[in-house]
Amino acid sequence: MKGPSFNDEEVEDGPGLRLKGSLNGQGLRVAIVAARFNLFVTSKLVEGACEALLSHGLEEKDLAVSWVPGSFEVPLVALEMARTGKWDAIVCLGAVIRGETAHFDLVAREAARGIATASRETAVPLAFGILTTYTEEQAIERTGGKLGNRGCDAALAALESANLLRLLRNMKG
Ligand code: INI
Repeated sequence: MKGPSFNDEEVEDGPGLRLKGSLNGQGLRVAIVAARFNLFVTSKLVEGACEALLSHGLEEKDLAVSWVPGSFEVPLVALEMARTGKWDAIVCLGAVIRGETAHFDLVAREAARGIATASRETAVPLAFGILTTYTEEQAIERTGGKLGNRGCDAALAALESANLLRLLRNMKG
């Protein structure tokens, strides 16, 4: 995994009960929903996400990847996958790169809103790995360039959230 990751930051220990999800992928089932639009970017996000998941113990049989046309289509497919109850977390990947028109804003806003809503509605963690950049260069820097790979970051966020939710659900009753 090249470059820095937001997940490298460690929180200092302190008083009280500290609850944290591990990054262990063993025993988890994770799906990726990826947009084909700007495939030169999203294929790298998917690569980074798969690498991160498998290198953290997720088994290949527990990994599924669904491709959709663009980022706008990601939330609905992620919602439907979440509703099946077959996956502990879903990694949503896409690349919205600013063009000449307001289309960019609409697609980016709806993708973000749809993913957040689907996650809360189903209580399945849906990691937000949709890049929104002004240029192709900015997108490339975030897919294995000097700013790491945001697909990898989103995959690690999915593992951590799934494990924390598992911990919390085991505390019930
Ligand atoms: N989809 C993207 O994933 N990224 C973009 O940058 C983008 N732009 O800019 O148009 C985009 N548009 C397609 C959109 O996601 C839908 O697939 C399309 O509107 C059909 O519903």
